[in-house]
Amino acid sequence: MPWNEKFECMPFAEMQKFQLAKLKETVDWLSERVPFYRKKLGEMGVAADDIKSLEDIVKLPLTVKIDLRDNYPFGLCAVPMKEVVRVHASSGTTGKPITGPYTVEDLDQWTECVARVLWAAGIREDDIVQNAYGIGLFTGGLGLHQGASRIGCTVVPTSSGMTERQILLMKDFGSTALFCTPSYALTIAERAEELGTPLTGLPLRVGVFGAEPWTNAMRNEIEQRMGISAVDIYGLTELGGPGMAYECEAKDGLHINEDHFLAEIIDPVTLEPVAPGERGELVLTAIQRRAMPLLRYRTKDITSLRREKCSCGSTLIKMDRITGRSDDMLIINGVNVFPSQIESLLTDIREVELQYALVVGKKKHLDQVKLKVEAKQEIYDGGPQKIGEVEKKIANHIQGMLGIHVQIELTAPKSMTRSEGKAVRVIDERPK
Ligand code: DLL
Repeated sequence: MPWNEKFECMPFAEMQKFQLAKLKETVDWLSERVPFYRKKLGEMGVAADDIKSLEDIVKLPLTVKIDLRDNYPFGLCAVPMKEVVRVHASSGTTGKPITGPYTVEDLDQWTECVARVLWAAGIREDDIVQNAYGIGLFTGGLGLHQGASRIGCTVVPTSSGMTERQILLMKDFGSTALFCTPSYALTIAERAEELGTPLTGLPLRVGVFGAEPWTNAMRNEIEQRMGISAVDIYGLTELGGPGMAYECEAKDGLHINEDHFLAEIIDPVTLEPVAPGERGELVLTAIQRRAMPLLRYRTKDITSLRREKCSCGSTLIKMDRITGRSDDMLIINGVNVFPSQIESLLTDIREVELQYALVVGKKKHLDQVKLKVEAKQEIYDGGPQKIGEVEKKIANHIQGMLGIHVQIELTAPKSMTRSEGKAVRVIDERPK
């Protein structure tokens, strides 16, 4: 079986015992092998023996992205390079890439975690899976490839891009599953419609989409335009890539593979744990990795946790959809806004496509936000008056729902760059 009944259905108390043992092992592993952690733990006067319960995790130091940059490329690696059999990396927004080294054991664990994701999505050995995540340094491509191979699927590693070829192969090979970012799924659906051959009549039945924030509204749009069921997959390079958390067919929160990752939610300002069920920043500790386990890594991703048995039988703790990164949060007239909130509202407006970007500028010390969104052809053909009406309609909808004024600019059909990977939703034009 490519899923793991023992851990995915483990009673909570037993899981906590397992996590505690693995957490202590990881603290020992790191203090013996990684000077950065040895120093930090020493300064804080904490050792594995001080961790008596999972609540004691707050005694351990937090790790942030800067720590990875400062120790670039392999300063946080806990094993000699000869034991590292793979390195992935993410480009990061500025400066040096973030590196992710793996031992043989790490690759094996990762493969199992992704296989669990795909199994929960209903993918089986007779599926033909088209893997349109970028294959290369990005963890999405090889990560999903390995997981699908473990199930025994027929894997078609198209990587991202060359959209018309994606459509051709999807039809000719009869792909039944698609893996890519949600924004690229929409790009593929749109191109197929433009070619006069919508995807709805194909054998394609399931999509495993992630690597960027997306909303339920976006899910509905993709499901309709592709005639499939779409589920969410989450992960990050720093902790080994996709497969950390995933939706099952119930689509009611993402199960965290908590035998591998210990999750906490903290207030991003006070850094204190939030009350159970409250939203905040996701902090993760890798408790089984060998090459580069991180303690209490601040993901910057905003979500909440809830523990309940899922209708699929899993007892793993659930994480709600990521609404955005704290980095992407905009403060407009004092109101905190995530691009995902705007995305949800845009799906109520039938006159536009889900192709949008928020352009943030500054006027007399105040942040100004302009929403650029693409008009549907028939609206654009209606001329300036029609365009003005729709702009007003969107501005009023946002004002009514979020209480903020956003300037709207309807752009010409097909004028915005189509995503082939992670869509850029916020363009920051404020002087640095
Ligand atoms: O995006 C790993 C991945 C590949 C996940 C394929 C899912 C599928 P990075 O490039 O390091 O790794 O980016 C990690 O992307 O901290 C989130 O901000 C965002 N992210 C990833 N998955 C989701 C998701 C991969 N399902 C960063 N929903 C993370 C929202 C996501 N945001």
